[in-house]
Amino acid sequence: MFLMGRSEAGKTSLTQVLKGEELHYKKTQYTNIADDMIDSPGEYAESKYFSLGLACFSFEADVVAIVQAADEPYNLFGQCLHTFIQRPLIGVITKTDSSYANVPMIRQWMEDAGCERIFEVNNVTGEGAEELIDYLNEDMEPLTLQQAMFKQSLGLNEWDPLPEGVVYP
Ligand SMILES: Nc1nc2c(ncn2[C@@H]2O[C@H](COP(=O)(O)OP(=O)(O)O)[C@@H](O)[C@H]2O)c(=O)[nH]1
Ligand SMILES: [Mg+2]
Repeated sequence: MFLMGRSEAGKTSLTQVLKGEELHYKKTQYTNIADDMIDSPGEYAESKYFSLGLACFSFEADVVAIVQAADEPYNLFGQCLHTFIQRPLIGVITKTDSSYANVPMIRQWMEDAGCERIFEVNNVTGEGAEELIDYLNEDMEPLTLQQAMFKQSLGLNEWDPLPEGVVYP
């Protein structure tokens, strides 16, 4: 899973929660790819030049996650972000325990970006992490090249289900 989001959104903490570690603050200085999770510095998402790099890292991942804290005052991500990321895009809302949390607003931003699933995770208590772990453990249906090309011809992503009544040729 590739994580992107502004500094302080809770990306590094989320990697610790998903690994079952104690929370410990660690400044992310570079994009760490030597792991199941690709954690990127928030500065990358905050600059229009760096953000191109994020699109490249997305190709190294099975899933791309936007991480936004529930108390973020404005949105860094544009609408329909999923159209240039050739991977499933999900949203993870952290800091749901914040007294400034506005979860419905963050959900709206994530829906606008095109997130197909949205998870709420409190990194301090670990609440909500289980649901995300279950999602990450779901196996994708293996496809042949012909099946993938057939889906593409229908305008579908490889991971989208076939429409009702449609079968592979
Ligand atoms: N209250 C609360 N604090 C959090 C949560 N997630 C992260 N933090 C805190 O927010 C700060 C930034 O977290 P970090 O994971 O380094 O963010 P990153 O810059 O996106 O990697 C740290 O002090 C974390 O302890 C959360 O769900 N709730
Ligand atoms: Mg970090």
